[in-house]
Amino acid sequence: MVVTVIGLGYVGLPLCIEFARSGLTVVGIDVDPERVRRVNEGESYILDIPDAAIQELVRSGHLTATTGFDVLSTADAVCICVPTPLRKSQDPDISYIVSAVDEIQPRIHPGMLIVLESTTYPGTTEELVLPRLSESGLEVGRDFFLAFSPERVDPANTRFGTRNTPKVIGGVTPQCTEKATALYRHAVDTVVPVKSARAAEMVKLLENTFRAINIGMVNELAIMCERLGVDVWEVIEAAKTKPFGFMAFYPGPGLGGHCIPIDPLYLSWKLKTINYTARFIELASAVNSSMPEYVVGRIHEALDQCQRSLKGSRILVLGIAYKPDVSDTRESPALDIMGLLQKRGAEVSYADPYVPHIEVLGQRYEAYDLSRGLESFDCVAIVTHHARFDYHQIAREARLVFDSRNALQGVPPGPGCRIITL
Ligand code: SAJ
Repeated sequence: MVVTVIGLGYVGLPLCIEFARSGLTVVGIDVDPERVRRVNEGESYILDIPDAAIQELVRSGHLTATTGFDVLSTADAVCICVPTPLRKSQDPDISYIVSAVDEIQPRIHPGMLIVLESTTYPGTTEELVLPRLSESGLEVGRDFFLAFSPERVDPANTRFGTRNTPKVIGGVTPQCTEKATALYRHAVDTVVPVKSARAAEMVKLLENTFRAINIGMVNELAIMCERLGVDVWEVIEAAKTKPFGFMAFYPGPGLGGHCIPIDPLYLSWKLKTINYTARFIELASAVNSSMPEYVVGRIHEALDQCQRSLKGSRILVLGIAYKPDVSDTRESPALDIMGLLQKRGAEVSYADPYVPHIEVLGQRYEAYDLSRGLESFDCVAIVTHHARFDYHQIAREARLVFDSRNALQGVPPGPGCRIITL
């Protein structure tokens, strides 16, 4: 059986590895020749995949990569793992899915299985992918098979990977579901068939909307607690002692990453096209995107209390990646915070062991070397709490810390250090 995967990113490449490890012949397709070269030379560019894992499968002939699409003409299956970002207008950008489907359509043949994995709004598989593939004259469920199966890859998660994360699969017809579950049984331990592609699309959006809304709720709770003079972190820790019916989320500087801030907007966009307003999604999105401004306001207040104005103050932002212990800065609220501080005239620097340099509002920044000490900063803002930071050094050397992650909990402040927590 020849399986092809379009898109060799943090979703597609691990999927190739699991299919190839099961003994299938796998051809990875990517538009980036550099990625294709690195796969064929056994060089990993994905944090969770060691070079050896690729080398072994390339050497055994189970895995190859190419920029060409002609292999689809003889492939038994193709999995589409391409990005689904938002446009500047905040509308879904499904152009990568369309490009992939347009490469498949002229190469579709009897018996072929097509599975879409990219996160998208409910209806994409049936309303957008199916018509294009049906232009071939072949009939879905009889001549070719089409399903949706959401990716559940969590970068840097050492416990759950492609193989041991249950895989939801929804076909356009029952035969499609059957074909797709048979394929995925090669790559994952547990498959979870659902009644339709639309249901499978919705499962993924429920998963990530659940997170975005709960994070929004706890961010608003943090704002409420600050006004009430209550320690939100203590409140959450105490609520966590409830052994049932509660799941802890934590306030922070906003919502980053290319999943959680974006996926729910795919759902609310789709509902708008059928005249429904997804109120929880829109409210959570408003609260989460207001957090960078809220953090800068709290820093401004803290400096005022030390008779310092924000303008001209030297501020160090600690942690630029969108979440701890990753290098990905996509949608990171830390970038918004730096931009807001820059606009208000502060002298901004950042430090992040995973991100050597960044550009914010057209200005390029090199990561600050923490071994130079923190004494020269008027305020140090902990925005992303990487495990690799030395929090005792921060509490010892900084004069003022705004801690948006409660990362200094239990760390005694140095004699001249004032710590304010979100
Ligand atoms: N965040 C908070 N408070 C929280 C949790 C997260 O402010 O309590 C922030 C993070 O700092 C980050 C953003 O939200 O900026 C998203 O964080 P995340 O923990 O949800 O991590 P992601 O974006 O990597 O989400 C992925 C998702 N995986 C997939 O989409 C396949 C998500 O479904 C996973 O649940 C999540 O990882 C995970 O659990 O780590």
